[in-house]
Amino acid sequence: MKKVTVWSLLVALLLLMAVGCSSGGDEPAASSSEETTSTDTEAADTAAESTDAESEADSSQIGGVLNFYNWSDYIDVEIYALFEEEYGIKVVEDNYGSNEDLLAKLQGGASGYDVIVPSDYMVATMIELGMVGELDKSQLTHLDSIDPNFAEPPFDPGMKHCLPYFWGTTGIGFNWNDWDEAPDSWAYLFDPENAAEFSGRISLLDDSREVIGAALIYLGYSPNTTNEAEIEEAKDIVLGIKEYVSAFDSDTYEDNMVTGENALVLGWSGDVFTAQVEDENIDYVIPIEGAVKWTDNLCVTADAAKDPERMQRAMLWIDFLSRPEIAGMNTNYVWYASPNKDANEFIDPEILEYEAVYPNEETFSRLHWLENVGETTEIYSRVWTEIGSQ
Ligand code: N2P
Repeated sequence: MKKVTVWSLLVALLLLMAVGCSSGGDEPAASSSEETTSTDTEAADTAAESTDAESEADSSQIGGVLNFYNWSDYIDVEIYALFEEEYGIKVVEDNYGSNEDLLAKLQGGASGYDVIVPSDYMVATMIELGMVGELDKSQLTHLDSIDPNFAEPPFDPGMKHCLPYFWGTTGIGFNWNDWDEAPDSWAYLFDPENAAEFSGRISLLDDSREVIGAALIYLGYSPNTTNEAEIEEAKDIVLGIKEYVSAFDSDTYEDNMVTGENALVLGWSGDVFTAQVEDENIDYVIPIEGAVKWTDNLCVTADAAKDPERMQRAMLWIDFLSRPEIAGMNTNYVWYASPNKDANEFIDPEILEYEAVYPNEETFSRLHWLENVGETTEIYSRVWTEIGSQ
């Protein structure tokens, strides 16, 4: 399974032919966690042509800068050029590695970010804290494209504040050179005897809820438990393998799979597929005990929502990302599933059929959303600090 497929090459070629110019192409995700904006205006020429005809009417040049605070390797950067060409708005991207980092950064006073991408449970927290504004739905022209399964998010009823961006799972990344059968149980990661075999070559996400959540699922508990004893047990599971763990890392772990530094990772589906482009022996599995599924969402910060110009740019950006063609192009690049049902016709069939990206019903039923656990967040946070310091 590869990210760059005949399909994506064909789609790219058609886009190029439409305007008779050449572009950088549909390359796999960059390894850098600090993406910058692209100003490739040649490539951008394809934008206006290849996206909705309806957009022509409002394709006036707005100008200015939009500050996008995103997870690393989580957009096809070509989209920046397309957007800039159409609206004259330059997107500047900055990255974070976890929802907790995002929250801390905003709570620490960062006020320049316009659009952020929190996951489900963090959306709930941020709404509660008044950190995200309401969407101006009159500016969003693709609301009907959102799959009904994602259009009524329990964490944001009525999609009042945010629009789903991507969804995916958290599982085990591995290399077939080390296995005859896929390591499809959390025991392959969390049982110290198994982990010892990969000593110094194991990487876990730098993400409290994900790591503790996976250990909770391994123990047969809910990843949203508010029972302190269960969370403590999960801590012991993680501490039990910590001596074999080389890093808690959410940004470069997939690159380190390619170099062979990492053999076994707790990682996000699409990230591992990025590594697979470089080494086809790299693969990803959702453990039989179940795993975490998440939806990441495009939201406007409360600061931006107060400023009409920032708000206008934010709405244009969210609307642009939810155009089926753009959402499809984005999935073809990052290999995360799109909650935009109309994007499907633009998505490489190989991706749509790939169960690690679009799990079947049986697998889906074993997946858990992370929820806002209220005051118990403090326990997760304390336990996480203890995991880090012991
Ligand atoms: C991509 C990050 C995926 C986000 N590098 C997980 N919520």
